[in-house]
Amino acid sequence: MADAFHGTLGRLRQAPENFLGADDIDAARLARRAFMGKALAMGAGSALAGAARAGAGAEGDPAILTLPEHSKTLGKPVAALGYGLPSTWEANLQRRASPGLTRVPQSSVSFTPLQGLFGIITPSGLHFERHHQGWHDIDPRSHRLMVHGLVGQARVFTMDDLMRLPSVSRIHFIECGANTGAEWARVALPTVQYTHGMISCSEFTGVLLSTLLDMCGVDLKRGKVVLAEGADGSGMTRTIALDRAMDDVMVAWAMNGEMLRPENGYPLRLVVPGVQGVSWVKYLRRLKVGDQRFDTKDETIHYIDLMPDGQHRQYTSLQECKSVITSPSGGQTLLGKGYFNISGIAWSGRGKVKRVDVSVDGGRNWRTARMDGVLLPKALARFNLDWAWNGEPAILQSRAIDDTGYVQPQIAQLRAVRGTRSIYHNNAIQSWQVAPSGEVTNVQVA
Ligand SMILES: Nc1nc2c(c(=O)[nH]1)N[C@H]1C(S)=C(S)[C@@H](COP(=O)(O)O)O[C@H]1N2
Ligand SMILES: [Mo]
Repeated sequence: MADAFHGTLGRLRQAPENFLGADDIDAARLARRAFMGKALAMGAGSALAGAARAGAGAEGDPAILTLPEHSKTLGKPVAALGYGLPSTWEANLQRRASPGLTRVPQSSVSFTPLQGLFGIITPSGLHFERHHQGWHDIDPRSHRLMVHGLVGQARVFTMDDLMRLPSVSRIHFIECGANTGAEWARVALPTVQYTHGMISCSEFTGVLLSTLLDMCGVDLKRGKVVLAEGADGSGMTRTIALDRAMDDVMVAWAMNGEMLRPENGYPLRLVVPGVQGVSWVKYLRRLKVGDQRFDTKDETIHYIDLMPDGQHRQYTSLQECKSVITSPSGGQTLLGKGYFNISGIAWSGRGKVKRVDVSVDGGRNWRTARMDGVLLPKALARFNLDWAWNGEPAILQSRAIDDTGYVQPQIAQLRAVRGTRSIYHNNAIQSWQVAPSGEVTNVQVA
């Protein structure tokens, strides 16, 4: 199985210098940490002071004494024209599909390699993809958006019309409702890319939906919902409550400073902060204001939760507070005892993450993690925690709490209410087991 998921680490024990582009960034990071760890084992005091001292001495690493070729030769010329690409050494950091997950590649998923990312922004080329009927690179000149239904004046907008309007840029996460879905019944997948990789976080630019609805004279007395429809063959349609539509929903054309990528909805997509990915309709072509739910196929038979009593829970669109440790995580190997920076991401569809606690003993004891940077509503937050690994078995967990006071549940708590037959909306605490060998695996603790 490990071979099939070649995006993640096996038992890599090479030093970073020997790392001939064959494997991914985590090996380099973990090797670096192992080096820091040796300093700690040498009795250098606190974990961080030890790490700092380890970096100061040249004796341990003769590579610094040899001037490499690239310090003595002319580098490559600037390109007269070009779009930049990542280093060739990072070639293994890729979106990956899960073999056998879907029958056809047009109705499938590719997962974001969370184990190799830093901070909170997902590079656009690594944004996860979920298509119900394949993607298109639509000509923006012929694309149209119609706003109709309970409005004073129905309108059809061209891309030029839309991009002339007052715009906003906001950072938000998008998480597919099915993210972590395979883990409902049992441990199913080996790495964080596959267990949690249907989440990405970007800066989106577009016009607020409230601006468009105001322009069309939306009937706020009779209107209750907005139907959004995409222009691909899947006929993707979702209902959004009008009060949400008038709040922070955007009609976006840009992601991370450039026009949307075709896989992510070029030239226009809906951004519905805090709500599951399926409502973020791509290739957006139609918005209709109605006075009752539309009950489309994508909301009545898909993206619903099968409860233990056999009933289906519908319209559970909000993504509850959740977090996951991305490093160390499943498939990686700690190459030695000592200092590690436990790092991960946390988010809440209800607002801001307030706090993240981390346990290294399977949830018996918790320490509060450091939150990195500004905490934004309905966006990813990055947390870090210093850890000195003593070489003994450990179970790493993170537990996020949002500003409504909601606490991310244990998988057992979630199952007590929701059973094991759900696909969607699994926001349970994730456990990573560290073996004495340093190998990290996906486990579930009671
Ligand atoms: N038009 C259209 N919009 C769509 C979909 C689709 O197949 N077609 N998939 C939805 C689902 S289920 C998800 S999770 C998100 C995924 O967005 P992404 O591909 O940009 O990650 O898009 C949503 N919007
Ligand atoms: Mo989705």
